[in-house]
Amino acid sequence: MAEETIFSKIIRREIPSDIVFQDDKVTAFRDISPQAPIHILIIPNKLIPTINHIEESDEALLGHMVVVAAKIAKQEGIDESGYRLIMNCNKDAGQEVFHIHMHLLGGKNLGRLIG
Ligand code: DGP
Repeated sequence: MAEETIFSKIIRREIPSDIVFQDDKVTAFRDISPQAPIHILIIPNKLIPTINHIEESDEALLGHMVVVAAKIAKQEGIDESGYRLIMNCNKDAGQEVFHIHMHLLGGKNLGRLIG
């Protein structure tokens, strides 16, 4: 059984956070240390520690995270200007919180990441 992180407390609203969206499958809230004018984390309500722990039965959940990210981007008014979705896995990618999360970054020109 994986250990809960601070994100489980955020999902249960046991600690304060700026939640922008929540349903029975996912929660989205503003990052405490924003790296862009808009920086929101989209997480599954169910604890999955890393991308390596995603199972085939989680496919719809992962798809839902992307659908929710796009809805939030529209809500935040950055759907046309553009945004970036990032998921980090383990040490070399700098994963700090072991409850998978999708970073939604936007509100400025983010530059090219690859190529
Ligand atoms: P990562 O490096 O991909 O594991 O990103 C973890 C992110 O989580 C990082 O950008 C900061 C954010 N974060 C960590 N603790 C908290 C918290 O208690 N509240 C909020 N809103 N964000 C947090």
